[in-house]
Amino acid sequence: MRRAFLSLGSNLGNRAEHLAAGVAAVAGVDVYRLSQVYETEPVGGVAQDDFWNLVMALDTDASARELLERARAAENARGRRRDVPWGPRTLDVDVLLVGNETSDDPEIVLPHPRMYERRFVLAPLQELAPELVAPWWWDGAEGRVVALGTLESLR
Ligand code: PH2
Ligand code: MG
Ligand code: MG
Repeated sequence: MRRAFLSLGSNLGNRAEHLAAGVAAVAGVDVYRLSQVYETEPVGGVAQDDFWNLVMALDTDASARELLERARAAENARGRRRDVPWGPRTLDVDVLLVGNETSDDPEIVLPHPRMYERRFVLAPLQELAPELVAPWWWDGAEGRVVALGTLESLR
């Protein structure tokens, strides 16, 4: 059993419902804990609506590859389309960390190579696992983030 961390985001349609469905689909029967939901400025240069982002901590026996498959299935179940790279999406699920595992498989690089640059990842991750977030990463990371409250309170 290891603890994995996943980042979920949505900026198209009913963001709370997409996130809630994503959490349920990715967790399956595994025990999980959620950060608050953050309203976040889009990072990456494509003009689009603000995202809602959260991080999920999952205690799981699943492999990194299995988590990636769950993430893709959850995205597809919310009608995710892949027309604009880094563009608006109903649901995006990214695997950030799987225990202490490192991977340079291009399909699932671990730790997630851009997590340190993104406040929409650092703020919710810090809530769940402050020991995993070095304080000085914040200054080198980008994007305005505002905590909105728990996912349940927003549904
Ligand atoms: N995801 C991206 C690109 N930019 N910006 C925010 N605020 N939140 C995201 O989840 C996000 C993004 C690519 O997956
Ligand atoms: Mg992403
Ligand atoms: Mg993704």
